[in-house]
Amino acid sequence: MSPITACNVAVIGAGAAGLAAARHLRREGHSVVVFEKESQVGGTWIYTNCTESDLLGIDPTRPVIHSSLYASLRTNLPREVMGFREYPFIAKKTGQRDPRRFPGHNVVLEYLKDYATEFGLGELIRFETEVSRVWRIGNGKWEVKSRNTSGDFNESFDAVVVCNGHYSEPRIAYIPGVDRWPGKQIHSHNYRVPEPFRNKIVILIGNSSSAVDISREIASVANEVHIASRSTSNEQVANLPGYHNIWLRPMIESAHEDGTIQFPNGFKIFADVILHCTGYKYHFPFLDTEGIVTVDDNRVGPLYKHIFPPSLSPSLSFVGLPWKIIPFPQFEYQCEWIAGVLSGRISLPSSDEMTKDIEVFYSSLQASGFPKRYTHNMSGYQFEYNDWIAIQCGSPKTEEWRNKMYQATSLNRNKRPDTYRDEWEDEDLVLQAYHDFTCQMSCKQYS
Ligand SMILES: Cc1cc2nc3c(=O)[nH]c(=O)nc-3n(C[C@H](O)[C@H](O)[C@H](O)COP(=O)(O)OP(=O)(O)OC[C@H]3O[C@@H](n4cnc5c(N)ncnc54)[C@H](O)[C@@H]3O)c2cc1C
Ligand SMILES: *[C@@H]1O[C@H](CO)[C@@H](O)[C@H](O)[C@H]1NC(C)=O
Ligand SMILES: *[C@@H]1O[C@H](CO)[C@@H](O)[C@H](O)[C@H]1NC(C)=O
Ligand SMILES: *[C@@H]1O[C@H](CO)[C@@H](O)[C@H](O)[C@H]1NC(C)=O
Ligand SMILES: *[C@@H]1O[C@H](CO)[C@@H](O)[C@H](O)[C@H]1NC(C)=O
Ligand SMILES: CC(=O)N[C@H]1CO[C@H](CO)[C@@H](O)[C@@H]1O
Repeated sequence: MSPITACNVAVIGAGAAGLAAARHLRREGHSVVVFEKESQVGGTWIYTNCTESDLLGIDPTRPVIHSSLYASLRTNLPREVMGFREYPFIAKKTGQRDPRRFPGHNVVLEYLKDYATEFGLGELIRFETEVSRVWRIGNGKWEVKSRNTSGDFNESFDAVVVCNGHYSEPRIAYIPGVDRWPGKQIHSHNYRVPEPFRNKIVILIGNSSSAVDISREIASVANEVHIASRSTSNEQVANLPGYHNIWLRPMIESAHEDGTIQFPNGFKIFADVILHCTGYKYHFPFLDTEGIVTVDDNRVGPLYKHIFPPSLSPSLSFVGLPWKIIPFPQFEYQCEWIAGVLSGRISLPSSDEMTKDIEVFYSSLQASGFPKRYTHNMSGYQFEYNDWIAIQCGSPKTEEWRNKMYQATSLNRNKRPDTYRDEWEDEDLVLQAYHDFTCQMSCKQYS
């Protein structure tokens, strides 16, 4: 095994992923600079009441607002499951913080600030510094161009870890005729509060957990909310149980100049607003890999295990691309692996072997009939993936209670979509989690 090497590493972003990267890179002995365009840590969890000038969020010249949070958002995972393994997300006994199991968004931001403080990460972060370009220079190094209030600066690094998040660049549904439809369109990225929808007829497109929450919230002030989704068939059209003014509809067929919206089953309705809850696109406007890493139909690739581009590994890596996962603990696994690989403590397969692995993975997706845009959908195998990384790192695997609690929460969310955050049946798992946390806190000794 080669000797342990300390690298000079640039981390892009100080959200949960960038903080975990900074923590684990430094622990491994690397020098770390974190570039963060905002003035504080937390990324997605920094709520703002501002919206973008283009409410659909598709104008490439618009000033981008990073966060997609809405005012009422509570977590969709219980805090025990959601928190970092190394720093449990326990309700603070002091202060006014929301102690609920599924707390409001502000508590997550406070928690991330606490994490940064606990591990002394603040000194590694350059705030209000946006990375505008990253490219390869000779001798395997990378050049990072950034801008702060004093101007533009170029600096070289041995490695770059990309942690810029992927919930800022809206994806919208294509609707024939919408260009001449006179109503208003907005993407959930720019949804904050229900008030602007008062007395309106709203068509909401999408079927994700935020679509579920936002539709209920808007229905409290709007006249009608129609949830249009590809997963609703023509026959399923119905009033949503418990809501007199929410209807489930199939996907919109077309929009018309007279303000009406046509559905495939012959149903036509006048609408004021279309709200797109249709997700986001991966977007790396600063990254110049000369075409080696691309985003194709929302597949970022080629990447070995969603992290390393074989021909640029290990000096370029991505944290936090998978979705349908528990983010924070997975970031810890990914970052520990990246840190260990960069130091030479852990080795990667050869570039050819990694490429082969990626080809096998892509073929299996194709064989299952999944489009490219599902590449990073890790539904059903996040624990297997994390455990595989844990073995590479010589770290403990996912706690059994966390796995079970994640499953229990998914079942509970399906059973009680409106109340799962306040009613549950996995209290035994909560006790196991806190038992684990207590043991961990009593022998807390970070390296
Ligand atoms: C509406 C919504 C609800 C969610 N609910 C939950 C939940 O309940 N539980 C959960 O665990 N997860 C939830 N998530 C997922 C959430 O995204 C993750 O928890 C986590 O915040 C992702 O962290 P990240 O560091 O990858 O990205 P982000 O938090 O987006 O951080 C990226 C950082 O990079 C910075 N940055 C970007 N580009 C540049 C650049 N060029 N130069 C410098 N800095 C840059 C940004 O300013 C930002 O600070 C939710 C996401 C959304 C959108
Ligand atoms: C938006 O937030 C700012 C400060 O965070 C506050 O001063 C302002 O009143 C808010 N605006 C609205 C419309 O709520
Ligand atoms: C801007 O960045 C440069 C290079 O990193 C640094 O020397 C300078 O102090 C920074 N200026 C401010 C205002 O942060
Ligand atoms: C950074 O490097 C680029 C490419 O070499 C160069 O065009 C640019 O002028 C440099 N910027 C600064 C501030 O040095
Ligand atoms: C994600 O993958 C799972 C399992 O492979 C699949 O059932 C599901 O439909 C996918 N979800 C989305 C939104 O792509
Ligand atoms: C999150 C969510 O609401 N998912 C639903 C999407 O639509 C299918 C089919 O109608 C439901 O089974 C899911 O629960």
